[in-house]
Amino acid sequence: MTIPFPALPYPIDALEPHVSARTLEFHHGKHHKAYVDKLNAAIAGTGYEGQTLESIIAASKKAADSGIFNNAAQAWNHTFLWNSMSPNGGEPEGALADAINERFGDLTGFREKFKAAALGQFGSGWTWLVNRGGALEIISTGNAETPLTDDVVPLLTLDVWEHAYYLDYQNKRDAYIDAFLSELINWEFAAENYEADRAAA
Ligand code: MN3
Repeated sequence: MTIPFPALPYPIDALEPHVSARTLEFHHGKHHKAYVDKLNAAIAGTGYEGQTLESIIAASKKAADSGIFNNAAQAWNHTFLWNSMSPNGGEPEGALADAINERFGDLTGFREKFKAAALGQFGSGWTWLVNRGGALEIISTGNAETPLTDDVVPLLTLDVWEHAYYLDYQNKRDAYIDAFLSELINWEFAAENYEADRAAA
């Protein structure tokens, strides 16, 4: 059994003009695929083979097996990223909207905090909206690090590695973050993650 390389949840040009088909051809078709391919090559014949991706992430983190961890976490983070975006971004609704208003004042307050975190991540990494024991929080992780190894539940993420935006925005990370925040967030996905965590609590 190998770790699957999932298809995008929308057509490759669905996020244009904010994220181009060319960016997704590279980001999904080359970068994400390479993480999955390297992971499958690295786990072949080891104790990790046959485990779920989430189990591999937890076990390789614990064992400080960085080659396995980096590719496994990046494989998981990217699938979560594709699901965090949608051609019909919109705005949050229901219990998640209430929680965002309570924690950040309003949607504008959320966008400001998220943007500051994503801009402030030095070098490569990820910015996340997470649920930490019933309280929303915005965090950033460096390189391949993922909140899965922390005691939080991720609701949505943005990839701030240069490969995520350089073809469309060059060095303008702020414009890429703005487009994500105002046009691309899949709030239905974030709400599903939030509701599932609340139901489990
Ligand atoms: Mn990436």
